[in-house]
Amino acid sequence: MPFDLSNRTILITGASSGIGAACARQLGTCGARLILSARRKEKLQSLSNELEQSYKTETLLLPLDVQSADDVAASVEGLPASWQEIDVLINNAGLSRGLDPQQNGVLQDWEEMIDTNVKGLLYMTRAVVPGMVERQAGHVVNIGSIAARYTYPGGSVYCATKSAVKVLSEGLKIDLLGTPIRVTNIEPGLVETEFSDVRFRGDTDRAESVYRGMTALTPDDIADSILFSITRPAHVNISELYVIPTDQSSGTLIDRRAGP
Ligand code: NDP
Ligand code: 8X3
Repeated sequence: MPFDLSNRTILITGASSGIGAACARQLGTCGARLILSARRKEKLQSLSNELEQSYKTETLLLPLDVQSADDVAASVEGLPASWQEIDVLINNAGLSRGLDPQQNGVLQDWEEMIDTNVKGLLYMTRAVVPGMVERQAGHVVNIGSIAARYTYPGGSVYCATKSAVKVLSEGLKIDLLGTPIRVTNIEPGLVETEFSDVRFRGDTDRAESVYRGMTALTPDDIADSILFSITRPAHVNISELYVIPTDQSSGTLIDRRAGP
């Protein structure tokens, strides 16, 4: 066990895939109890089965759409008593849609990105953090992005949502000053997950081309960073971790010399 997280209750949004699922596996190896949240319940169930078999992880499924303020509030409020005391909230659920120039943007895509990446993250924070304040214990980890720092063609709304995550992370730390609650914003560069499949709505060729000829980060690389952040001593707040592939230097500067 790399770190001992026994008896720690950790809620992960976006646990059905990519970074969230990798994070669940790494936290499972450390003995944490996990609340697994996302919309696709069957994916959460199979992850839960795997975690139970591999590490005897205690899990609770919390299927929900973070875009619904009412569902988020009711789901968190309705958690069984033994799951109410959340030690770590990992606000990871998020997505991009399309790469259209702003002047031709699809309104529905904008709504989905803003409602998920910004408002959904806020709804979860609003539902969970008051309990942390009451208990005077907790840690919020937000998954931002390199996109907060580098605006790229067609990415302006997604980039704006991740800039918002950066500002909301800073703001939460400011508002929690005087409490022991910590706030971390992880800013990954390219990570190979379902992210590009979702962005290009199942156009696999286009999705694969995002990572072609370069070595992208794996979801485990980011789970490592999350684990590092939440296992520092109580007086250490890792505010930001900016993690990019060696083959990437900015949103658009990518070394693809490794071939097709
Ligand atoms: P994936 O597409 O693999 O995972 C996204 C997760 O978010 C899924 O579990 C999905 O679950 C969940 N999700 C999406 N929309 C909602 C919603 N409305 N309600 C609840 N859950 C939702 O991508 P990643 O693992 O790559 O993405 C995780 C986070 O990392 C995102 O915030 C993304 O912006 C960020 N990120 C990704 C990078 C990358 O290159 N991949 C780089 C930088 C940041 P479900 O569909 O079941 O609801
Ligand atoms: C995801 C990374 O560069 O595709 O946040 O926007 S990028």
